[in-house]
Amino acid sequence: MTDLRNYISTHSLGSPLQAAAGEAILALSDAAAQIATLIREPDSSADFAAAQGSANADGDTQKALDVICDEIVASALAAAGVSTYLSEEREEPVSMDKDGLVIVACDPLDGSSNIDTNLSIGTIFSLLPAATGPLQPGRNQLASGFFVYGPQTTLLLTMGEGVHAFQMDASGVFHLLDWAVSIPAQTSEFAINAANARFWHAPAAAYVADCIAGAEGSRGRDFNMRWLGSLVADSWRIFRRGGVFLYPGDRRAGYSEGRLRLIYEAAPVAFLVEQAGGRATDGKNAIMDIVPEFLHQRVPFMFGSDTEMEEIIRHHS
Ligand code: AFP
Repeated sequence: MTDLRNYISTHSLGSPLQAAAGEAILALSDAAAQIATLIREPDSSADFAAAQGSANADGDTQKALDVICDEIVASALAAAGVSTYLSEEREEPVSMDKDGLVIVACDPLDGSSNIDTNLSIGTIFSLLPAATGPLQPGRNQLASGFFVYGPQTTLLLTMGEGVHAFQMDASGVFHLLDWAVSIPAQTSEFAINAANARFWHAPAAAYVADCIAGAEGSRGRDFNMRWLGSLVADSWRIFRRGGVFLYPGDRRAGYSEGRLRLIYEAAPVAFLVEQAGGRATDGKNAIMDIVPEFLHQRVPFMFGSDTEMEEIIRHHS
């Protein structure tokens, strides 16, 4: 059975840049194995969900585990010769190896509001060429992926040649799954936080209303809704059985551009989505084409099954 190291060795041939990307991915998998153990077997004295009393660059209250995971990832990347580390948990870029070829952008622990509810959470990462600096469009990504710490610890990875899925064994080795990853084009399942309905702008409100109208409405069929409050968990489900995810901008203060960050959440997921035959947009532009203006920039984020995404884009046109 192929493991991640075998996979990397056959997919990062040719250029020093690809080899550097491969080393960074292996370092991230080592960090993920440590994080998975922390989450699965928390030290009895650890209150990981306890607020650190600090806030990250976006003002989110930092939980102990957020900070611990950020430190685990940073240590692993520093040892792998990465040029620069961009983290949700750090205000500024962290310079590492001045001769490094790859920038790694990361949400070390996505879904941390679920830490003490035993829901799946994860680590999201994006690899960019160091030569072009931190503010690059997602189209420049060398690789991206996310780990899910759930009933299984898994990895979804793209290096630009499709998407592959891995599952971690008890010793922390990630093994390639026999799954030709492709997002089904059709779906009748949408993911959105419906508690925010009164704040939505017309396009999202109209799309969701049509789904809720179901067979009696213009769509002529019933829909189902899921919302896990964990991007990686909702994403894994969408890759598995199709679906669409919506976190649009809304009328709440601070949410005009939605909640998710472009560089280390939306762009890496969008790369995977496009590689798996889906679409990812802010309503008008492909996420992968958006050039970030600053590190912690938020972006309205809608992605998933190609045919259903056409309906969402139609509402936004
Ligand atoms: P946390 O990391 O603060 O839990 O945020 C998770 C997240 O960024 C993403 O994983 C979820 O899809 C989204 O926020 C949930 O947002 P709401 O709590 O506003 O529904």
